[in-house]
Order: sequence, then C-alpha cells, then structure tokens
Amino acid sequence: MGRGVRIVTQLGHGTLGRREALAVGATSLVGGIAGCSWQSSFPNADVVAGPDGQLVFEPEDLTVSVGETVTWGFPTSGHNVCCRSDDSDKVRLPDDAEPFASYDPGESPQGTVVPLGETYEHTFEVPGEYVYVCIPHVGQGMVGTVLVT
Ligand SMILES: [Cu+2]
Repeated sequence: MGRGVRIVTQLGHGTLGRREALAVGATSLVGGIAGCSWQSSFPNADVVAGPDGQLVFEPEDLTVSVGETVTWGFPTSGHNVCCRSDDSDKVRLPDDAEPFASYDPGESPQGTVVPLGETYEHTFEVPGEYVYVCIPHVGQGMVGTVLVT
C-alpha cells in the first residue's frame, strides 16, 4: 500500500512538471504577441520603422498633402531616417526642398539612430517625390517614399 502511495506521488510530480512547461510556453507566446503589438503603441505614427524586426518602413509608400507632418515611429532600435543626398545616393527629393534627417548634419549618419520607442517628425512644405532611407540598412533595401501633392 505504501508503494501505491509513492507511485501516485510520482505521477503528481510528473503532472506538475508538465503544467510548468506549458506555463512557460504560454508566457513566451504572450511575449511574442506583445512584441507584435508594439506597432499599436504608435497610434499617431504614419510610418513604422522596423516593424517586427523587419528591415523595412511600413508603409513603404505614403502620400500626403503639402504642409502635412509625417511621423515615423521606432518600435525597434537601430534605425534612422535620412533624406539627405549627401549621405546616400539612393535619396531623392525635389530641387527646392530642404534635405532632412533624424540626426543633425554634424552627427554620424551610420551611428546615429532614433532610440527605441521614440518618434521623428518632418513637415513637408514642397510638393514632389521624396525617397528616404535608413542609413544603417539602406544596403538591405530599407527605403521609403513620401509623395507630397
Ligand atoms: Cu534600419
């Protein structure tokens, strides 16, 4: 009879172990979902830089009216916004438009990124097509356009 009790105890431990494993799995899953929903913490961002860790701007193409402000949100770290022809030959902007970037002209284009969770804004005063890049990832195709009409 004593043996029987011991067996039941062992089964009990086994069951508990499985529950713990499932709980850990569930926690990881919640973490994954929370990671995806980072985007929604930028309800006012027009463009998300690096959503879900992808090296893209989302949406890639955006159309706005003259005088409108575009806000980029940064749910992941390591990215910036550059629309300065001096810093990348992929950049295009109307001749009479002021170049802009999320870093200052004196700062390193490669090394100056927008901190995680922050935003960058630019107001478009000149109509035309703007092709901007993320300097650290322009080689991987992290390029976006804003059409100002
Ligand atoms: Cu980037």
